Amino acid sequence: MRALPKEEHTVTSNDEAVKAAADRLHEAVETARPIIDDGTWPDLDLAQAYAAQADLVGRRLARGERQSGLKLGFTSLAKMAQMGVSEIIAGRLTDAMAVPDGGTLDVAGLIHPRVEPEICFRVARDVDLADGPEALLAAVDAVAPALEVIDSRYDGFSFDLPRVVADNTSAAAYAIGPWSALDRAGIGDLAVSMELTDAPTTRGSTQAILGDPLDALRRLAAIGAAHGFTIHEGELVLAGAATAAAPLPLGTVRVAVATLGEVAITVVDGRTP
Ligand code: OOG
Ligand code: MG
Repeated sequence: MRALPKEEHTVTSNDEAVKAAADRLHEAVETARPIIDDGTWPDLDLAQAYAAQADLVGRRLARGERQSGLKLGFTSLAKMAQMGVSEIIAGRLTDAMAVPDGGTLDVAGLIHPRVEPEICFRVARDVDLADGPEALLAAVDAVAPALEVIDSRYDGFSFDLPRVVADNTSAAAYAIGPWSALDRAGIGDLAVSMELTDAPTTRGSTQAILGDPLDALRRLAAIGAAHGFTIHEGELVLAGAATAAAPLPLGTVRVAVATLGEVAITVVDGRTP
């Protein structure tokens, strides 16, 4: 085994920089006000950033939310290019982020939401991510069209990799369409479209997700094992956007994935009279 370089320090939940980041991110979520870069942001390495994410999501769990799944970020070149980063990251979903298919999302509590088309996997049984990528792959039984609403807690969606990891990969809300039994051979190149009210339709393919969306699961197993993620029976995996994200307009958002079907939500602003 490779020895850790000396400057890499052990992260504990008492790490002050980790706590400070989680505090500020938590406040940004609660107040729906972005974090302005005033030079005081704690300098986190990637391991600390994942610890801050765990702390941040832990606060949601402490008030009764339940982990509903995990998500990948930056699994497509389109997303990497849009956000100026070049590494795959992972985050956590909770039940409070779920919007039912056909349901309504109120943007009143969000900062500057964007939406992106995704596919979602379902995990049929508890998996120990330390058992390796194929164990996670073997446990996935179904796939669905999905949409994810992201809402960076940083002003202007401006972040580097540790910042976006600490911010739970900008996770804010998601909706899942109808489930299909997973045909492992058949999801590698499905046409994806995202229709928005008063904005051009975005088009892409599931092939944009790492050339094969099943690789998202392999990458998740590796990241998850390294950074203490858990995944349980019935939980979801969002594979990462197939196209760049678009500003989330009010009205209907519909994502369709060939052969899998579609998912739609209605976006409202509870602040407008
Ligand atoms: C980070 C979230 C990335 C995806 O699907 O690539 C992500 C962001 O773009 O703010 O969810
Ligand atoms: Mg996403």
